[in-house]
Amino acid sequence: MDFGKERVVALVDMDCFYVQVEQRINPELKNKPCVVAQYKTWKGGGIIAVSYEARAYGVTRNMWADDAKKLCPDLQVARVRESHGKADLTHYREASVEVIEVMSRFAVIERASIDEAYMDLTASVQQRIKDMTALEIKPHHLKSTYVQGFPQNQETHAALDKDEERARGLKQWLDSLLSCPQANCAELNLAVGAILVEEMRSAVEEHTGFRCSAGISHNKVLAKLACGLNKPNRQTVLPLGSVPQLFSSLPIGKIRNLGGKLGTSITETLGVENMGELTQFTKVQLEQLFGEKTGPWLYDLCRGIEFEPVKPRQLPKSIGCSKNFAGKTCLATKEQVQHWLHQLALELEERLNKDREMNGRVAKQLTVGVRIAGDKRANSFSRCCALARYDAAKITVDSLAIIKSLNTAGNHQEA
Ligand code: DCP
Ligand code: CA
Ligand code: CA
Repeated sequence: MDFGKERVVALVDMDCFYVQVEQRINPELKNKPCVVAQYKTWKGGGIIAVSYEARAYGVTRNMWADDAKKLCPDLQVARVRESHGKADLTHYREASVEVIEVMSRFAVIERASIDEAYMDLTASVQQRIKDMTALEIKPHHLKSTYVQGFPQNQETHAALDKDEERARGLKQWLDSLLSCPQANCAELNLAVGAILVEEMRSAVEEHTGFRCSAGISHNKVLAKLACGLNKPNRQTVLPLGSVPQLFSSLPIGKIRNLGGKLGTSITETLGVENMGELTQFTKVQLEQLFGEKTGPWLYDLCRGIEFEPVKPRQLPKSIGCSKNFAGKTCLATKEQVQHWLHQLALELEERLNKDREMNGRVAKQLTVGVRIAGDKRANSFSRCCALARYDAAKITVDSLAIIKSLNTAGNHQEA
């Protein structure tokens, strides 16, 4: 077995997911520049999902719908439902369950978010190889597959369009696999993994109408990175041999788990920008700077090696809801806080009951988080307590009690 190449891991991520959900509900929105926006009151609402047609006009997430229309006058705007005075994501959650259900027929999956899942395909690949009559893989088994780093050493063919370039790279890579030692080649495993993922993605589209992209590699980090390389409706194989070139110009923050504080601290401590530059440090150096867990993990990671297992888990680990009160709308009295806690608790009660019914499990812990006006973090404060009953009134009282400890005004004051 090759070190770091033992597994075949894939990540599947839906393309502009909320947009596709809205387009299925209202087919007139299909194949058009389209966004999903939340709330209407301020500048037409904030955009949370953007179709690829709209991206071509420069429309992005977090823009106001009114501003996006200036870039793209024909923009279609679908609205997130509201209930209890807040966004209601039920449609998207239910669509997610449909997708996860289809994927689970193919592999044991780890649901990673509302629209993506990891899968370890190692065993399925071995089984498929046993079942194959010939070890030769034909390009037509991999119709939507890109191979990162291929075609190699070639003068740029300005005349080739993107799909011709893809087909050329795929063919070159498949030809190179013919010299693999029989059935014991990490790259052959990736190719067979890619066939399984093509089949899975076709099944997802057939059963749900939704399209997705995927990354296929040897670990979760590389699979996630690969998935984003040729979106939408395409999948990308990332062989370990193509990692050095890819990492040579890849900002550290683009890597899974390095988008936040840790990534910033690496960049600042070491004075490097790209993932590939980390290879110049020894394991001992990285260990001294980042500790005995993170150091060796980084040492391997910058070489494309990572071992985090895919955890079999289809259900979300927690059920939560929240609402932001930006700027002047921030809550200022006890009555306001109580009112909104109650609204959140009503949604929670509904979803907890549904979850108990569907999944036969009971939540035991309640966590309450608060953001103080002006704080940039998602949470300024969070605490938990026991969740004894699925009861909105009780949840409201308990969370208010938790939040009270935050109050800087005296106990006798209502503020
Ligand atoms: N989402 C959200 N707010 C965010 C990020 C995402 O409400 N800050 C929602 C809307 C997205 C869905 O989650 O449709 C999935 O998020 P992704 O980051 O996967 O983005 P998309 O699926 O929209 O687009 P892509 O095709 O780039 O994956
Ligand atoms: Ca997505
Ligand atoms: Ca996603």
